[in-house]
Amino acid sequence: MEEKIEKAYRLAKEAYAKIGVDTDKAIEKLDQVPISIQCWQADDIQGFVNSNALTGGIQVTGNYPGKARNFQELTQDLEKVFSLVPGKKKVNLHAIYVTRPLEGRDIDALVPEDFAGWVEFAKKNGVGLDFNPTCFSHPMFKDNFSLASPDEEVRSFWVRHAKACVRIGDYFGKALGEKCVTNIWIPDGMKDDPYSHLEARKRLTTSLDEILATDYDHSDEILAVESKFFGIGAESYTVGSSEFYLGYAAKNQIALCLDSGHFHPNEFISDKLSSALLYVPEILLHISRPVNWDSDHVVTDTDELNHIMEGLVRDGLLDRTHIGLDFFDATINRIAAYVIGIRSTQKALLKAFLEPTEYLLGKEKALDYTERLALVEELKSYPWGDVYAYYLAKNGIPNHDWLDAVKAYEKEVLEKRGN
Ligand code: RNT
Ligand code: ZN
Repeated sequence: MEEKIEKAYRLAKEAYAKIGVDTDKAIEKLDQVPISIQCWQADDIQGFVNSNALTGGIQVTGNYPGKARNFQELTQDLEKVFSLVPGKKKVNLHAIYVTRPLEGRDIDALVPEDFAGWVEFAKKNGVGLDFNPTCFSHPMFKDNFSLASPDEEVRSFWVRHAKACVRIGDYFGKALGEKCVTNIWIPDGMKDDPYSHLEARKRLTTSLDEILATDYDHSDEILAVESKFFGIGAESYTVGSSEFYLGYAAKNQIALCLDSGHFHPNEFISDKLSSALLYVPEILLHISRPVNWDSDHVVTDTDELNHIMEGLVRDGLLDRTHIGLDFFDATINRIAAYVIGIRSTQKALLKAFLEPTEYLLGKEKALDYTERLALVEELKSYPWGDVYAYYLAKNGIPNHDWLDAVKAYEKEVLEKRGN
C-alpha cells in the first residue's frame, strides 16, 4: 500500500478516535453490507428474451457505445465493475435476463434452469442474486395493465409469470445459501383520471394473493412490493401506490420496496424507513436519483443519499433493510455509471458508520440540540475520504484513478462491440 494512503489513514483514525469512533470497525461493517447491483444498467433494460422496445413508462436516454448485448458481455462488464468496488455484492436480475433460449415458451413459463448461467456466475464471483418479474416490454402488457388488468387473459398471464419468478427467486436463494429478494413492480395505471380508483386495486390484490399462495416452501427468498407515484403514460393514476403497498406489505408481512424516485419531488424515502419498519418486517431500497421526475439518474453524493444511510445506521435498521440500486443512464460509459453509483452509496454508508452514534443519541435525548447540530456539522468535514481510500487500497483497488481502468476497458472491449 502507498505510504501516503497509510499515513493519511493513521491521521484520520486519530481524529475519529478523539470523538469515540473506531475507523477499523467502520470499515469492517461497511465491508459486510451487501449492495445489490442492478444488471440492467449494462444494457439499458433490454434483456435477452426478445428485441421488444422498453415499455411500462420508464425510459433510458442516450446511446453511449458499447452496451452489453448478451450474457457473456453483460457478465464481463459486471466483473469489470466488481474489480473496481470492494465489499459484499449481489446482482439484481430481471426475468428477461434468461441464460438459455426459451424455444417457444413465453415468460409465463419460465423455470429455474433458464437462469442456471447466473447461478454459476454468482458462485464464481461470490455474489448473491436478487430477482424481479418483468411485467413490461412485452405484448401482454396491454392497455397499460398487467397484474391489475380487467382482461382476465392478460391478468392471468402475469400471475403465471410472477409465480414462476417467485419459484426462481427461491431457487437462487437455495442454490447460493443467501436469501434472494424477489421484488414485484408493475407499471399499471392510467393516463387520465380513473372513474374508479378502487376496482383496479382490488384486482391487483387478487393477483398478489394468488402469487403469494404458493404450494411449496419458499423460505429462501424475501418477497417485496414496489410502489410508484406516476409513470410516463400513467400520469393520473398508479394502481400500486404507496398506501396500497404499505398496507399490503404490512398485512401480509412481506417486504416493502421504497424507490427514491417514486414519490413527490419533495417527499423523501429517508424519513419513511423508521415508520414503515415498525409495521413491515423488511425493506428493499431502490436507490436512485430523481431529477424533477423519476429519471433514474446515476446515484451521487446527495443529501438524500446521506440521510437514507444515516437513518439506517443511527436507528439500527440496517439488518432489516436490503440495499439495492436502481438507475440507468446510457449517455455515459455504463461501467463508469456503475462505479460512481456504487461508490457513492458506500461512501454515504461509511460516513454513517463513522458517527459517534451512541453519543449523539444521548445528546438528543438530553435535548442538547446545540451540540447535536454542532457535531453533526463538524462531521461533514472529517477525513472520511481518507478512510475510504484506505479501504480501497487494502483491497488493491484504485482510488481516484479508477477511471483509467474503465477507459482502458472501453478501448479494449466496449469499442470493439461496434454498437
Ligand atoms: C420502475 C421501477 C422498477 C424498475 C426496474 C427496472 O419505475 O423503479 O424498479 O426501475 O425494475
Ligand atoms: Zn425501482
